[in-house]
Formats: sequence, structure tokens, C-alpha cells
Amino acid sequence: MMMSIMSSCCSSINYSTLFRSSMIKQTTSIACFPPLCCHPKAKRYWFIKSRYKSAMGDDETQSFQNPRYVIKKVLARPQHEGNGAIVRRSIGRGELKNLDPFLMLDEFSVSAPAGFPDHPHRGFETVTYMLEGAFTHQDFAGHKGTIRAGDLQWMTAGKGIIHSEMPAAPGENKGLQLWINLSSKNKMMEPRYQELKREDISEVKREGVTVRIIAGESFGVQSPVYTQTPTMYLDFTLSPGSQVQQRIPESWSAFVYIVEGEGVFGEPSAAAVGSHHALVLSPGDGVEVWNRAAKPLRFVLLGGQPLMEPVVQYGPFVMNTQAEIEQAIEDFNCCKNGFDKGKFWASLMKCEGPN
Ligand code: FJE
Ligand code: FE
Repeated sequence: MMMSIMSSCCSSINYSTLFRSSMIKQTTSIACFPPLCCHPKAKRYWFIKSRYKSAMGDDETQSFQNPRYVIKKVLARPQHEGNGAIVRRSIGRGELKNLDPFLMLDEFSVSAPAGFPDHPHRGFETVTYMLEGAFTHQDFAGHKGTIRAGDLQWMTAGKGIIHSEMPAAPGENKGLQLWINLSSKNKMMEPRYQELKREDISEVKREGVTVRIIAGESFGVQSPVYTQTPTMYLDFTLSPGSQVQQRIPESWSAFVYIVEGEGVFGEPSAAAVGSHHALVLSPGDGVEVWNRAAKPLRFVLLGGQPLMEPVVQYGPFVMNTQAEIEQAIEDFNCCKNGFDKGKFWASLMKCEGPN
């Protein structure tokens, strides 16, 4: 496979082959969803729950019929990615490959000159949410910009984007990058960007709880982001002693990633979990979270409708079949079928222009 991606139809390759080979690893999997099962403690929890008062991040309902609980906990340890960058990968690491429609969640922390130089994407969306510092992105179609703490870039790669993502502020530049799969009917769509500045993301504050609504809805407030694959993305901060209930569509895959502090998720009797952990939630209609610590708790809650389609991934190409992956590699190498503009990009691109 590596041979076929390296044999280019274009006459010159001046792109870092080292970076490319570290970017592109193949994994093949069939998407699956956690089994629909009932938690043995669900009834006991139902009674305990009524003693708590909390902010409800959805509607007037006080409790859930089928509360979600944690079925898997994974620590995202630091690993090298891109060009000298460090990421903590939770979704997408060995223990957490299939959380349909989610493909990857990286918490990145990058100082110049490290970064993510020119690389392609096809068949999915990348969602970059900055926590600290700034990142500049630049693509082969001339789309360029810098996102800073609190800003969001929702990039639907569709049939093809080639871009670079590099740190833009001194010191550590931190954020989260989520990869969401696209359904077979959207994989070859025209690429599109949705960019939100910090002030464009709605924030609701209630009873010690702050939620930034990146995608989906909370406390009756809807994000303007259009999600090709139905998705919710909420950034919660709970002050010490506060708690929140958030509704999540019943059949969606859902997980939490803890950015800062520690919290109790799903059941009041569960052990507190700290930063850099991902918690996969059982099916159910909502989740409850408590901050019983002395420091603020910050976590993101992600939910998505499973696509239930075969997933064949070759690094930054995510398709449904092996034949489509081979086509993506050929299209990238030959600058065609969505990668056409690669020919004219004056960056570190491998393909030469018409002259
Ligand atoms: C990529 C390896 C990579 N996580 N977090 C392989 F590192 C990347 C890649 C990123 C990335 C970029 C940002 Cl800004 C933040 C990231 C991985 O660019 F696309 C492949 N295929
Ligand atoms: Fe990228």
C-alpha cells in the first residue's frame, strides 16, 4: 500500500516523505455501536437522583428515563504526530477505534516549529476547537485563517482538501481536533468550512454551569453549525459543587473528554475521573455530571448518530471500501477528482504546476 501511495503520476515530489509516511497508517474496521443493554444499577440510581437539584441543559424535564452511564474509560497518553507535534489521542487509539460516527479525538499541544504541514483529507470532517494560543491553516484552494482560544473551525473535507495546520502564537498552542465520519452519500461532496469566532459561540450560564454550544442544542439554545452527520458538541465548565443534566438523543453514540479538573459522570456513586480521560457512555436519553471537587471541571460532551456503514481508513482518507481508498490515493497523487488544485498550490506540494 505504501508503494502505491508513493508512486506518483506527477513528475516531481518535494513533499516530506517522512511526514507523509507517519501520517498514513491503515486501519480497516466495520463500524459498531455499544450493545443496547440495561445497567444493573439503573434502578437504584433512579431513586438516589431525586435528592439532587441541578441545571438541566435541555428542557424542563427533571430526570431521564434511561440515564446514560460510563461503559468505558480510556486515558489519552501523549504521542508524537505530524511534524514534532504532541497529541493525546482518545478516540482512534487502539482501545477505542470504533465509536461510529467518530473517528478520532486529539487533544494537541504544539509549539513552533512543530505542526501539521501539508497533508490531504477525504471522506470525513475535521473539527478544530482552540483552547489556548492560536493555529493558522492554509489550504490548496486559497482558504486561509487563524483560529484563537475559543474559536472553532468545522471543515467538511468531502472529496478533498490539502492543507497545513501550524501553530501561530508563542509557547504552547492547545486545542481539540475531532474527526467525524461522513456517510457514503456525503463522502465526495464539495468541501466546505464553517468558522465561528469565540464570540459567535453561544454560552449559557446557569447554577454554576457554563456551556458553550458548538453543535446541537443545550438549555434551549441551538448552534448555527450545520452537521452533515447529526452531531452534538458541548463544552461544559462546572464550578465546584455544581451538577448538570444533558439530554442526548437515545440511540446516538456519546462520549465525554475531560479537559480540566475531575468529575463524577453518569451515576452519583461512580468514582471521580480526571483530565485527559475519555468516557464512553451507554445508550440512553441523557447524562448527569457532578463536580464534587474544589476546582472547576471542564469537559466536552460529544454525541453523534451512528452511520452503520463499513469504514476503511488509510490515514487521512476514510472511505467505505478498499477500492475507494485506492482511488483516493491515485486522485491525491495525480491531483484529480477533488485534489485538482494541488497542482497549482505553491506550498510544499508534491505536484508541479503546468510549467
Ligand atoms: C493527520 C497524523 C496527523 N491530529 N490535531 C496523521 F497528525 C494528522 C493531523 C492531525 C492534527 C492536526 C491538528 Cl491541527 C490537530 C491533529 C492529527 O493533521 F491528518 C494524519 N492523517
Ligand atoms: Fe488536517
